Amino acid sequence: EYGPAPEASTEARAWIAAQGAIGHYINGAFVAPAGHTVEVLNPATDEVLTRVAIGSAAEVDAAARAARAAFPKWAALPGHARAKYLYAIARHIQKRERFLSVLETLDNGKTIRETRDIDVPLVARHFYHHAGWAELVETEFPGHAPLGVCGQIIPWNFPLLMLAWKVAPALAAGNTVVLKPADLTPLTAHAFAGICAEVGLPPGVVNIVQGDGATGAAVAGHPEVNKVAFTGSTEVGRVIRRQIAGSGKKLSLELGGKSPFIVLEDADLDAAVEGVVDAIWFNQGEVCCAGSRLLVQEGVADRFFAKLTARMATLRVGDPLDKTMDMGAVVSRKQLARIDALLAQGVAEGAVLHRAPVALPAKGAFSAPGFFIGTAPAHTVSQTEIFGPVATTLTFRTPDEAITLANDSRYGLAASVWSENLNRAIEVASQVKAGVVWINATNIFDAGAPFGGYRESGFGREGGRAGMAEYLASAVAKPGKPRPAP
Ligand code: TXE
Repeated sequence: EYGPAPEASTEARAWIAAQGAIGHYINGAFVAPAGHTVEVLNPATDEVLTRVAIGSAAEVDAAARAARAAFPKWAALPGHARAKYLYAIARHIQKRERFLSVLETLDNGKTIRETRDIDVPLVARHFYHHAGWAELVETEFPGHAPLGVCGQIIPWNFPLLMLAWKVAPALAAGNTVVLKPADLTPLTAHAFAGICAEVGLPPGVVNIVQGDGATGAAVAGHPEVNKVAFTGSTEVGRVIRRQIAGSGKKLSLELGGKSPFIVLEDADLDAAVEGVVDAIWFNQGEVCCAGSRLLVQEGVADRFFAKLTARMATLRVGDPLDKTMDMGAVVSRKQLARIDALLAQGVAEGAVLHRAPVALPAKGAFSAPGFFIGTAPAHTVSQTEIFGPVATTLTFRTPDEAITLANDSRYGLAASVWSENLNRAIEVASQVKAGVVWINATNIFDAGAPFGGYRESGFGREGGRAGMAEYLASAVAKPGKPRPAP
């Protein structure tokens, strides 16, 4: 469907050119950058795509006040009326699927196969699902009311999908939003603002302020903001938690992970190897729930790693607009340097690094897929999120030992268990401390299933009923009547 890269990106490139520097979307109007801007790069080519505004405290204030002003009317709409907007957004996303896929690929470096087959369809699905919740919220959550203005701060690894995870439930519940995208990947959020305008979403219901960490801090700290939802690094999650402590703001944090991928000796090894491809090489490993610690039972370890090495050698890494590529670029050269530094540390601590024998493009921030052999649980790379396409590996003798190793982490976001004996798989799965545990599968997401972590992976859930509850307060008012925000 997609031709060679330059043709595939014609429409998206024309759109980028037509926008000029990327600004904000406040109170239903596009706001051109007034102050500081930074370059937006295509990490696969190093080319400058455009520039993006770094929102000031005054711009955040304007957005928060617009969201506050829009809140009472939006919250008072009957659920089916809010649902109409969410359905319309979902349909517009579907209509613009190809354009959005290319835009995301240009901005982030992830493959077009992924944006086209996974990210953007999941975005549409998320809005459809939450349109349903908008219709149901009054009967399914009697006595609950929306919170008010939600400050939402998102990362660069799934820019549009993280926007959808945040915006859809907030709007379904009757809240209004100030969203801050990552400055590395502002483009699809800007396109989304256009979709909000096209569907006639009332001004102020969704506001997007582009910017960096300081902009994010201004959003989290704004007095009109009643709830903060953050996805990003554990370090910044901690900063935000401290920043708003005692403010009475509701908070949900979706942070890092170091998720175990457990291969028991009775696993279908070929399926498990394909699982690893999806667990750690999908999205260049820039996935919070990436299966980044491979735990393999001793009896099958040699066979498993032989198969894995062979499979890894077949991966294609290169131009992410080429639909035959398995992996594209990581998000930036800075992120690449961070990955490389961690890998060097793993080697310095005594682990052996296997990389795929792939030729990487001369330009761009590309990282070859790989895995460590001989990592010990105490090694830095066993404990620290690499956020790149490299897993650590350990072997174990018994399922109990696997559980102990799996839980030896400051994180608890996800896990994956592979066994043809379902009873055993369930037994192991139930003892792994993680928000999501997949059996004979990995990295499967659905708008109806709650996602979120334990321990340093954060708290709060996104998706499904639990995700909706994050955007509702217990109310003293009658069902359907919004309680004025605190
Ligand atoms: O994340 P940041 P970075 C992890 C991953 C990665 C590392 C660093 O290990 O290598 O974090 O990435 C905004 N107040 N994850 O530095 O800084 C920022 O502008 C409010 C895992 O890019 O956490 C961006 O919008 N906001 C993660 C968002 O936070 C602040 C995905 C995330 O950026 C802020 C991304 C502040 N003080 C990185 N400082 C996942 N869980 O999927 C920054 N931001």
